[in-house]
Amino acid sequence: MDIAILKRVQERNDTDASDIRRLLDSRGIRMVNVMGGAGSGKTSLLERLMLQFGRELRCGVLEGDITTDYDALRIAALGVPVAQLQTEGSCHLDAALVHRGLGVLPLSDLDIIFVENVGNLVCPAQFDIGEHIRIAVLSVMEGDDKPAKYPLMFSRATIAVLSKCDLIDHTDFDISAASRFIRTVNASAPIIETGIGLPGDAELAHWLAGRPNEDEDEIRERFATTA
Ligand SMILES: Nc1nc2c(ncn2[C@@H]2O[C@H](COP(=O)(O)OP(=O)(O)OP(=O)(O)O)[C@@H](O)[C@H]2O)c(=O)[nH]1
Ligand SMILES: [Mg+2]
Repeated sequence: MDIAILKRVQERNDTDASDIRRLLDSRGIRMVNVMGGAGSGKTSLLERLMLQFGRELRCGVLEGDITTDYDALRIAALGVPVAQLQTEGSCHLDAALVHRGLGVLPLSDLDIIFVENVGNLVCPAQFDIGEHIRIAVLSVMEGDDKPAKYPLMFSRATIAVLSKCDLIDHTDFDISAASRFIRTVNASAPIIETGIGLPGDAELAHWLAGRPNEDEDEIRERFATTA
């Protein structure tokens, strides 16, 4: 009985996610699902990306959290259109909530929408929210074994971001080991090292600013040929 209920919810979510993707495609807007552990640096990365993009790309943000509006306030301080999605206990965003969030963003004025998912390495990866690109963020404070222990998020990632790399000398994080674990589950996602003052932010911004409606395979191909 429980299993039947879960299946219906998942099916409904997939339908909602397809509707979102169709809506965004019809408007030429790309949506990026930013996932990663609690405190891995997702909002900080978005703040730095907004500054990188400047006027080159018109951004909107949906911030997902269990409660509070702290992250949305950080993004709003940059003058970027943002809505806070509160899951009220759930460990992930679903397509229905994202769809409501899109309703309060000025879609006609946007090229790209970033959705910061709830901070954890498990649940967000299980739910399609209608995105075109998935970024899995792993900070060097969390341990290089996490892609092996939480493989789904890294296996589904379009781009893997190693964050807080400016702090790496204070940790035992091994970038080669983390990259090997990512490659075990994901043959093609680019692995980008970001952190305060590092060139990875610009690299990531460059790739995210690609052509509208470019699909995931095309993005990976672009990375492969010019990275
Ligand atoms: N040194 C350094 N600190 C960082 C970096 N990115 C984030 N931080 C710090 O890490 C802490 C958490 O950063 P957030 O951006 O709030 O992390 P988050 O993943 O959005 O957190 P949740 O939304 O709560 O899951 C903050 O104290 C940031 O200042 C970085 O690249 N370098
Ligand atoms: Mg955050």
